[in-house]
Amino acid sequence: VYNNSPGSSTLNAPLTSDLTEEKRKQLCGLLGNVELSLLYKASVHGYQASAFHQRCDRQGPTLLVAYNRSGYIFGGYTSVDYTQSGQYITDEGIFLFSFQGKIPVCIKVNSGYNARIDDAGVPNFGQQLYFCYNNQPVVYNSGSSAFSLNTATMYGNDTQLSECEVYKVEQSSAVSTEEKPWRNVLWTAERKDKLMEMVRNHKPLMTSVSRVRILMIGPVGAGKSSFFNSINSIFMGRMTSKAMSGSAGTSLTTQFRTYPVKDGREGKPLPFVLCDTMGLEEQTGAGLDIEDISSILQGHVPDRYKFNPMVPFQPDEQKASRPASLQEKIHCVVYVIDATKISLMSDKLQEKLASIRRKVNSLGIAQIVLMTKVDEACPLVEKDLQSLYVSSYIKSKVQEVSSRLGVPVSCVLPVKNYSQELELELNCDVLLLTALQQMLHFADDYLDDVCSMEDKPK
Ligand SMILES: Nc1nc2c(ncn2[C@@H]2O[C@H](COP(=O)(O)OP(=O)(O)OP(=O)(O)O)[C@@H](O)[C@H]2O)c(=O)[nH]1
Ligand SMILES: [Mg+2]
Repeated sequence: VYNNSPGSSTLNAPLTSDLTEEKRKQLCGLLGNVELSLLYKASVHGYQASAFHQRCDRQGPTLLVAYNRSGYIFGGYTSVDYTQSGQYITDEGIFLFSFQGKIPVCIKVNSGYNARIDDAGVPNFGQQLYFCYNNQPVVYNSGSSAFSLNTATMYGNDTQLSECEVYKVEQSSAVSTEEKPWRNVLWTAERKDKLMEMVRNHKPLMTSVSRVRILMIGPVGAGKSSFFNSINSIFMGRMTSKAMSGSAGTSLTTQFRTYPVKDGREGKPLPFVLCDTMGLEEQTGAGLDIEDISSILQGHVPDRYKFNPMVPFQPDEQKASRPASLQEKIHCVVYVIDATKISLMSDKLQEKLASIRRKVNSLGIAQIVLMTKVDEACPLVEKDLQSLYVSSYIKSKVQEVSSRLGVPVSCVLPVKNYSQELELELNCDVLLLTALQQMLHFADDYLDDVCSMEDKPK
């Protein structure tokens, strides 16, 4: 219960949030391991800038949530205090959001623009979107280009607000740390060398298979291509970016690519191949298709095949009639999932993943979940990767992804891919190599299984 002293009796009444529990969770999911507490509610405190500042100044990071009469819920987050300094604010964390369907979609500030001006006026984002404009229940778009926003999708072009709330965003104290790490990792150079040595010397269980084929599947932008780049970088001893990675609305990767990795520039090929696919999208007819996955699993799809979401892969008839050799098939499937998006996963996407799992299960292929972007998900981990296995938040995310995908917790491997670094970093390498080693082990289990089936008298 809030005690909003000093003020009239209405101001002392506990504030109730208009956010549903689900939406609150989704918004928290965008911000990491945080708690929201309501500071200001325009219908109670008034739409005047002064009322806003009285409650929201010097409160640290805040999230503004506006509701309009057409039912849109939208707003923005800023990580920098309001102080009425009159200064332009740079804030890399700032974003606007709007619920589209059930999912909050974010828009980041365009580079080269100020995040906002910190004056005595009403809250603004990029001096473009003003909430409580003219001290009225109104949202106003000045037309500046700080944010590439579409007012029709963001708020249905309905500028009349029915409510405007501002929440204080705090790192959740519940996210405390575990007493003991829940997995043991040796963060040492010796360990890294040992892992690299084990990967180099790995011999797939069957002699007919010279290289383990690992398939990466996951939503758009989850970090599939980045994982290959990261592993390749480790063995090349420098940053590489052979696979195109980045962010776009739809999948950046549009071809099926099978990437061998060499042990250094002049080195021998390593005993595995990472297979990169186009991202999954929730709609049917968009992104990677289940039929395509099925063809890939069975080794029918050639390197550089260009995916067409409208038409699944059609193997030529000769090839389709004979089963591919074990070497060409997939031996381990890796579901690549962005740690920051787990709570935001839509039912449709979850259902798509479930049907892929059923397919992979039916073929008996080994499966692992690679949980990427642990650095973005938890500030503790961003500061120090070694705190990964003491972060309760990461632990909860691992449990969540495990239950959403229906895989055991032991099969979920959190990693941080290389994204903007220029140099390799030991802790990162240890995690990435541990994940790779696990994939090789799982593939071995699969091959062992195939082996024992072949040995059986018919
Ligand atoms: N901070 C951080 N960023 C990451 C990580 N992994 C990937 N990224 C970034 O996320 C963005 C998307 O990564 P990609 O590797 O292109 O994702 P993808 O799964 O290949 O995406 P599509 O090919 O579009 O389906 C890039 O900007 C990466 O730099 C990570 O572990 N941490
Ligand atoms: Mg990609």
